[in-house]
Amino acid sequence: MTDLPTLVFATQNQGKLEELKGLIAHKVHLVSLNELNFDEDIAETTGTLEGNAHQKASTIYKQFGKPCFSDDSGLFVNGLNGAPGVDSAHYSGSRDNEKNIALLLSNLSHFKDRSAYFKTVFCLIAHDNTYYFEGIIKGSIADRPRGNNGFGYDPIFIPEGYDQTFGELDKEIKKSLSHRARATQSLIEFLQKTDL
Ligand code: ITT
Repeated sequence: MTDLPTLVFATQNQGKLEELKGLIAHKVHLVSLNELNFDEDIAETTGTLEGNAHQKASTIYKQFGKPCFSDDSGLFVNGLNGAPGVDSAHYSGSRDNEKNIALLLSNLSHFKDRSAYFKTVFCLIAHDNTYYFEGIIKGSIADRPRGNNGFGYDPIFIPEGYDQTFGELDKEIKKSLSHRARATQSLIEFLQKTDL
């Protein structure tokens, strides 16, 4: 038996799920959508991270009535006016990471400014109350994919203060400074003063 509070994580993304388990499992009994036998696609149609995060969390909250949170995140490239941003998962028209990365590198190829940031917004719904937490990490876009760690755009994102991409850096480094780590820290601080 565990005394940890139970929280559903409303994501279909294995990479996010694995990261969250590494970040929060000591504070919360995390339940995946898989464990709830939920495998439907949830609409993400609002055009903002906050709105999409709310769509995902509220869909699961309405169906299962359990405290739950979602993550909507994206890579914002300054030279591309913030693209792929909220469309990061489907930038090339599909969820294929290699195609998404290839399109981004091609669109950015003539730009000197390769600065970018990852942003995540968590939406937590518990007892009909809604809360938001966010995290950002700044960095830049590599000229080619490097490394196999992480997921999504990790092979082309170089966090500020490092020369290697998240794909090359040890997982523990991403765990200590990523956008998701920062949002998770705020969520943990909230949970420490709030009963679920
Ligand atoms: P869920 O909606 O089921 O949570 P998703 O993959 O559709 O999963 P999003 O709509 O939030 O999630 O899309 C975010 C995309 O941004 C994700 O698919 C990755 O391509 C990218 N992304 C987000 N966080 C990332 C990270 O830490 N490292 C690399 N890429 C990331």
